[in-house]
Amino acid sequence: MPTLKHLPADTPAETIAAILDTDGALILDDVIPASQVAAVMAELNPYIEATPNGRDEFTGFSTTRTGALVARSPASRELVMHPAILAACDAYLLRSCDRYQLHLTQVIRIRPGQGRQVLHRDKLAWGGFLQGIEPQLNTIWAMTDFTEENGATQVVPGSPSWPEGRRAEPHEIGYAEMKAGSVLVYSGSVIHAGGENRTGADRIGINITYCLGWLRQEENQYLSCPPEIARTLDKKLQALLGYAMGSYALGYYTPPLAPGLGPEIAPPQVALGADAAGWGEDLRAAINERERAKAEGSQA
Ligand SMILES: O=C(O)CCC(=O)C(=O)O
Repeated sequence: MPTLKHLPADTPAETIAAILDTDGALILDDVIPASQVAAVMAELNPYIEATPNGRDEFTGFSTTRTGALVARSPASRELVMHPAILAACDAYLLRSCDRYQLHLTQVIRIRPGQGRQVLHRDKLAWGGFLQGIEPQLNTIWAMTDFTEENGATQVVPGSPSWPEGRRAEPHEIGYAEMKAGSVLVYSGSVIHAGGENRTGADRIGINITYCLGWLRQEENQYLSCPPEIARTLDKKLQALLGYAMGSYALGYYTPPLAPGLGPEIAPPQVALGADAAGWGEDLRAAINERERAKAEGSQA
């Protein structure tokens, strides 16, 4: 059975990106302490308990999925914004976009008796149209220990480079076994799935995923975390949700006001109460810098 690489929380982001390119997944061990796991779970437990099981084989008839974590749980925001993960996103996703964004937040509770989920690639969320580009960096934070017996994520290391139709044999499937407080990091191209829970206790993971800023988000963050909540958040988190331009021209809006009363073109932050003056300068500077570096590279 293949094993996933286990690395410390302070692993350089470039190393994480390189392993995602080849293996498609890795585990960062002991990233957050037990007290932080407990704080997140204390906030989320009422929502988890009130969540019904899945409605089909894929979502799992003995699995619950609870979302809107940024709006519902301040402690979860620390996971969304974890510096080690954002550094890995910088290294892995900024190769193909000017800004990445939050794609999905979901507590996945695999309950006793839940069978194996069907193996899949997460980038299929976009319907199989994305070829030759890596659209995602994904995480599952272990809120309980993950073991093969309790439903640890099944992962097929090396599968990002497999041809579309190749299926994994049982001996090619590894398990993301890890302690609570550790995090599985995986790409949108690696074949994986939830595991079978043969124990009497829940396996709980928090799935937080990030994608290229020019793609549609799986969990609609503008509805899961609407402006009245988003305006109370840290600016970097607002931008990650999507309340920022995704590139020079992506994501502006026109406040639907009476003639002459508002700007015709405004960045999303204006909907959260920000002043539009100087907007987009950081993004324009980053784009200019990238184009300059590309031009220099092509001349070399
Ligand atoms: O919960 C897990 O371990 C993985 C779940 C998964 O891959 C999915 O639901 O897409």
